[in-house]
Amino acid sequence: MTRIQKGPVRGISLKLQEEERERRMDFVPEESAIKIDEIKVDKETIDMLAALGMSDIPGLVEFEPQPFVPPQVFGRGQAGAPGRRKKKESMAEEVKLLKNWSSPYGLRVVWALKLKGIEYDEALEDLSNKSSMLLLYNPVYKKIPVFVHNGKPICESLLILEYLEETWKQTPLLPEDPHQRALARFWAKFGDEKLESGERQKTKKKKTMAVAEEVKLFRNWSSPFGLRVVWALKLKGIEYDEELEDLSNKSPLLLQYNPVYKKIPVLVHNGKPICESLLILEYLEETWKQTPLLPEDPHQRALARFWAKFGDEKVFETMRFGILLKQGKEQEEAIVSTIENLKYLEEELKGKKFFGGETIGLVDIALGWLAYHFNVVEEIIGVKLIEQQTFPSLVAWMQEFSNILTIQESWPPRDKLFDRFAGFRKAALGEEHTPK
Ligand SMILES: N[C@@H](CCC(=O)N[C@@H](CS)C(=O)NCC(=O)O)C(=O)O
Repeated sequence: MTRIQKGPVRGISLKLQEEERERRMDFVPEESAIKIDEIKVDKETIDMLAALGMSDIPGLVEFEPQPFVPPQVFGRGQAGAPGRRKKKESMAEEVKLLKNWSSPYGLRVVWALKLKGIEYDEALEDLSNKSSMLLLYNPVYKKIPVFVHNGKPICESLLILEYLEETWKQTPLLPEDPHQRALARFWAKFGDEKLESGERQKTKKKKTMAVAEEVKLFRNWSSPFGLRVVWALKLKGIEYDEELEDLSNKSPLLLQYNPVYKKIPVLVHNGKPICESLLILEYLEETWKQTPLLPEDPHQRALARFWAKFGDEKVFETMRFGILLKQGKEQEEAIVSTIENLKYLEEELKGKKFFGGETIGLVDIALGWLAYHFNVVEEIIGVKLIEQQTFPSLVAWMQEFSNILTIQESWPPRDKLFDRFAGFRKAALGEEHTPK
């Protein structure tokens, strides 16, 4: 146990990204993150819009393209010293990327820009409410990503990569040999056309099946119990509606559906409510067979249920009521018992990627909060409990679990969570709470 120095670093597994691609394709964020008052276009575009009778687009500003500075050519192995110059040069350019927060097509452009050390601005789009800038720059597909270089838009992510490769020679992304280049382009195209269409068809089938059902989840933005249901729904590809509750002012529907505990999450399937998150997971498992979360063998199933229950009763409860809300001797005792209980989980995980083996299952989902919420509590109390040295398997699992896009894209905002938990602690200790 040591004082916290820094939070966990989470990477992104390429393979898992591919697996998650189709799920993310149709994702539409609820809120636009874009805040752009001006749309910069060059004189040619202004004239073209005028000819089309479209001069009155709000925020349209004529942009004088900067004289183009020929990019410096850096061969392999010449990175290092020229790095600084590279940055300065690219700053003279106007380089902008229109993307959303989740698309793999946008991400590949981000990766190329970063690998090549090109400085750029980012405009985040809300795809349910596309900006006039996006529609102007990509009127044909109306899709992100769009790369805008000195006022000139380039659409289609693979074409953007080619453009970056031709314009900024440093850190080459294509081999030199023309045949090898053709092969590289072949596989990139194949990946988009053949893998995506197969996956999308599967999704469509799944969706048609699920659309006939009425699935609604009552949860709030932060609860780990609600999140595990979200994960199970997403992993199984079940379409659902969400009702976000304010727990300080619960809706009459929540109280009607869960009159006993009056808690979230509640899943309502074709009008029938199911309460208690672990029971909801069992229900989902029995009703939608795809992507099984429990093993087939009855003993293994029993063990999985055991560890899920153990996590709630022995780890979560102690973290919430002992570590977060107490201080002094009571908190110390809670820390000791949490470490003891975490050792069981460490033992259970030894030699395995996930609790159930090679793929994510019910126990992982049930303990998912350990990979996120727990670290927030550690930061609030200023003590790191899950350390690499003591819990190597648990740390590796946290990383592996967080790498799954379905998981990481559902985490609540960390700052907001920190604030909420810190508020709970201060209230429990009778202290004044000033949000961050
Ligand atoms: N055992 C329940 C726990 C659910 C739970 O504690 N929900 C909290 C949010 S994290 C809640 O709704 N609290 C509202 C309240 O207690 O009034 C489950 O697994 O679903």
